[in-house]
Amino acid sequence: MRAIVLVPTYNERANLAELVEKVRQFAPGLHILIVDDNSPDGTGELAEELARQHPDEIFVLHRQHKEGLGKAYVQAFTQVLKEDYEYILQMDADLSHDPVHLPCFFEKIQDHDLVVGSRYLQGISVVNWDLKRLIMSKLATNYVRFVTRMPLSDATSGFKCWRREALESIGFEDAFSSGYVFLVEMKYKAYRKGFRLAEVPIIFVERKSGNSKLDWRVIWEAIWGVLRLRLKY
Ligand SMILES: Nc1nc2c(ncn2[C@@H]2O[C@H](COP(=O)(O)OP(=O)(O)OP(=O)(O)O)[C@@H](O)[C@H]2O)c(=O)[nH]1
Ligand SMILES: [Mg+2]
Repeated sequence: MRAIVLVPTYNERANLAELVEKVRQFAPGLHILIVDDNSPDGTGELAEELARQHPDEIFVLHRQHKEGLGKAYVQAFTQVLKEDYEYILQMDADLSHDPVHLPCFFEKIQDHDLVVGSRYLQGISVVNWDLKRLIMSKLATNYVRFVTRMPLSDATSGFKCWRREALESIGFEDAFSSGYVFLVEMKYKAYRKGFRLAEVPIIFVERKSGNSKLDWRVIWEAIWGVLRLRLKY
């Protein structure tokens, strides 16, 4: 099975080595592409060091400027689709997405086109969130469901596995959004094209190290972005 996980990073030096080690433990043979936007904390250099230690498994894409998650993913998708990977996964670098769940994604993708890791499939599976964060996330996912009608319990999740053919044909390069709405836009494009979506339960652990990039500007952007999705597609 040819599969690769894309890991976008911005200032994740404290988390990256542990993440890579766990991915190698729970998904042996899975390739890893670290997509770093010139992090000032030296994440890019650490990524290079890890790639030197495991040259056949770990790869690094260095980007010049921080442009948000969406732009980083578009460039990474374009690069990996030039290779013959069957499955392309996405996960965060901050250890919120536990690699222990990776085998479930591989099982489910066998008869689906996009598998989404969901925090809300079995009650609420999040660790270290305060009530405010929990309410915000629940509101966000209900809002997305209401506006888009997608049958997903966790539409904003960034832990995903794509079948190559689905990713190739949704036109990710035309995505209008960057940042977090991009994660929703990709799922919505797949849903509208009739691809088979599924969810697997994950336990989401809030980051212990590094800074949260979530602020009010990001939240407003997301509210408008999701409405635009519905108007555009
Ligand atoms: N390459 C790249 N990666 C980014 C950028 N912004 C965020 N990331 C990475 O994308 C992933 C998700 O970002 P997070 O900051 O964890 O977003 P979040 O989980 O919604 O918020 P917190 O974990 O609470 O900070 C992490 O691995 C980040 O390092 C960016 O502009 N460029
Ligand atoms: Mg995070």
